[in-house]
Amino acid sequence: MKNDFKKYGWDNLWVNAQIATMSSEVDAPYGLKPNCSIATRGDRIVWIGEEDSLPREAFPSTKNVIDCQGKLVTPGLIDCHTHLVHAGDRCNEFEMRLNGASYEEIALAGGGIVSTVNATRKSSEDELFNESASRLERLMRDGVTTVEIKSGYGLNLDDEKKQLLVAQRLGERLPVHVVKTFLGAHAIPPEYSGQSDAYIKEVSENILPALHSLGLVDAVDAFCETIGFSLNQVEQVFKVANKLGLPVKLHAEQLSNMKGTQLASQYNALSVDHLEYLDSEGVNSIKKSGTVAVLLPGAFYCLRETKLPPIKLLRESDVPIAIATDSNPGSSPVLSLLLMLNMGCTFFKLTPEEALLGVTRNAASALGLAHEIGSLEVGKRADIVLWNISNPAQLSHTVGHLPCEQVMFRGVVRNV
Ligand code: DI6
Ligand code: FE
Repeated sequence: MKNDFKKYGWDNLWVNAQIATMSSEVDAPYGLKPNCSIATRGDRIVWIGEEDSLPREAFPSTKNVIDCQGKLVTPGLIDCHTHLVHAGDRCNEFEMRLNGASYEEIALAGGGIVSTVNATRKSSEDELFNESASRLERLMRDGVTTVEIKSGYGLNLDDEKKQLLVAQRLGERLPVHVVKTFLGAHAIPPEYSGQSDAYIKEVSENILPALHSLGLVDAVDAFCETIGFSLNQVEQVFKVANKLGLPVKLHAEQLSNMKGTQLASQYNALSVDHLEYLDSEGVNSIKKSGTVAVLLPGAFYCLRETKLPPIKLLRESDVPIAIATDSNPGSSPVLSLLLMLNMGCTFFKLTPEEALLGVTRNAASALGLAHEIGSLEVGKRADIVLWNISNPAQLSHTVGHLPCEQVMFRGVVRNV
């Protein structure tokens, strides 16, 4: 019996569940395993299968058995693109846009990203932490267990460092995995106005290497756009990332087609994000590099964009598609990943299954973490959500509900 306990000795066993594994190994929509059970030990999934095949010895040696009553279980959701750590809001710009100004006009007049930079620079690390923690807690109520957070509102060494330290602290204090992305090439800071090349030199030669040496950078991103940085400038940053062994990603083809996608694919980018203006050459290039296409329906909606990303082409080319909030105070003041599923379906005509893949398996790939999270498989991390619904399509279908009932993060369960 002692040996059995060692063998089974499970911490958690969720029985009687509809398990949307989202695994490519399970040949069913959503990788669905109906009427199944899932067990965890430590921070790992150790068993998934039908009730009938549950080893009898497992029950007495399991600490916590939960009857899911036929409800849905999915992997913990992954928000793979956010700018969550920032100070202040941009309600005034929302009003300006509704009075006729465009996002680009506001940016060129010194508002936009730079106004959030000013507010973020003025904030102390603690202020920034408190403000960001409450946003993150809201996001987590939708079953989010992994979130990517970008810097890019500091734009100098000290303030970029402050943002990334806050992101790191969020991951230490809250039950969520935080992936930290350096986005120094997000906008030109006021003190470098008219000298974007000099700023890129500072980012490449000083800021990025320094933050990397502090262990604060998991990936490197840039904003390739007429109001952001040119292909050449982005490439300089990518070269340094490459030398440091850091993966890259790119804000590409959001407001125009700069061919950033092709550059990103040359550097085997984990993802290219936004993509409203992506063309067929761009799709072909990411098809070859295995780069994930991250769609951001919140920014599409808030900017009242009308040009759609080339969904059909992405789908036909088997490019993995992810969805994220892009949570930021300017173009996507959004704190619900489930709302993004709904918008991904209504605006971009994704199927509910594609939408859920976009915040699980494909979002994990966009962060280079597909071996660890994003699907429910034995050996993967025990990040699991129990929902008070039974049909996975309902996650995309209903707006404004809070269906998340329990979240397991790294093997530890909490009620939501
Ligand atoms: N694209 C975006 O959608 C965000 N950054 C970017 O490069 C917007 C950031 C902001 O407006 O503050
Ligand atoms: Fe963004």
